[in-house]
Amino acid sequence: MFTRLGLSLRSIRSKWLSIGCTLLGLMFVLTSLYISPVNKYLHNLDTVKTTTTTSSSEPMRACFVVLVRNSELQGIKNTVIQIEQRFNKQFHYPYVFLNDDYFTEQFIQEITALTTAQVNFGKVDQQMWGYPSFINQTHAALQRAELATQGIPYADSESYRHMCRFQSGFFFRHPLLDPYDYYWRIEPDVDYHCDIDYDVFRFMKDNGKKYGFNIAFREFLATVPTLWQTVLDFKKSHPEVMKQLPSPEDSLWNFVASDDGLSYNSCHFWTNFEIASLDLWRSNEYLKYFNYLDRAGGFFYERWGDAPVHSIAAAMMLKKDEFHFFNDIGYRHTAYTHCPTEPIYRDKCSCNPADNFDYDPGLSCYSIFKDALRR
Ligand SMILES: Nc1nc2c(ncn2[C@@H]2O[C@H](COP(=O)(O)OP(=O)(O)OP(=O)(O)O)[C@@H](O)[C@H]2O)c(=O)[nH]1
Ligand SMILES: [Mg+2]
Repeated sequence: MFTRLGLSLRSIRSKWLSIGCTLLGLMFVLTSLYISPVNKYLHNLDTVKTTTTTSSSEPMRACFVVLVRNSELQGIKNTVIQIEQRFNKQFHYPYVFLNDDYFTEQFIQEITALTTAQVNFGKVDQQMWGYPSFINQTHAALQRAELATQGIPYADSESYRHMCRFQSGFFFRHPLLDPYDYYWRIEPDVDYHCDIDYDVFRFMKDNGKKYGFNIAFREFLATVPTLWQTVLDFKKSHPEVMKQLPSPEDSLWNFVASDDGLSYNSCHFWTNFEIASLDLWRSNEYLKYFNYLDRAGGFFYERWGDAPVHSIAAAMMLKKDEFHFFNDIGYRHTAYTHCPTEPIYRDKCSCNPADNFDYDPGLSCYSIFKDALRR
């Protein structure tokens, strides 16, 4: 009986062994099938590796942030509907809406109806939007009139200048942003062309990314004639800040510098789309930089945009591998589109790859970004 029992135990054991081996083999085949297409693109800058480690299951402290006027309700509804459909119906990240005026009941109701995510609406106070005491408003008005003669967009707009100063130095300090570590900036009347089926904020965190963009553009130099010199002066007068920052070789300094650092090459990341770390802007180094620029007056006497201000700071303060080009987030703002061109995106994106702006010879700075990464 014991022998029979021993025999049948042995045959059961060998049966389990062969089932185990078959399962292991199957797992191996499946894993290599899954991994190989991902690996193929790991080293390709244009194709994102969107797998994230599962290091933490804690919820991400992240939100969408929107500065917008009541009059832009239809335009921002159009954007939010696309964001929900393409990404957020799966992830439910909250929204923070900011305005220099009170949002109307209609605005609040129509926006809230578009999402099941939490939505907060806030007013920006005078300290973050008005003229600081050190600005000579008469001089600012004369300078606006002068720039307007050159046909530069928003040359004579006061509100545009308040907006750029707010986006450069204050949005991340608004109390409604306090609970968050990362943000995705959105704007009215833009298009999001692709389905995003992974958590971009977790991707940023798990991969040590601090600044994400998808369009790199050239600035009108007439809007920033003294910005570069002001940055150089800041660097000279703040050695304690410079000591904390990566060396020019480790940073993306060459994305913005030309003539051996003597001048600005006009390249910047378009900030109307930004997925970034709030800690970058909340750091002592950035706050000192912003205060220095603010005191110099260029937000009002010239027309310094938040895009060059952010981009020069990020290029100076982050290491190369802390940047991320969101190739997979197809996007249109005004007449310019980033559309991923690789075939793997065709069933996820509605944009036409022929419209992709990345390699526009006159206006795009994407090639300069890639060169700066390599240098
Ligand atoms: N509340 C408020 N929002 C503003 C004001 N000016 C601009 N904004 C918002 O700030 C963001 C940037 O403004 P835009 O006018 O789009 O600036 P831009 O992207 O440089 O210019 P465009 O090429 O015309 O889109 C948008 O989300 C606007 O809705 C303002 O005076 N008040
Ligand atoms: Mg815009």
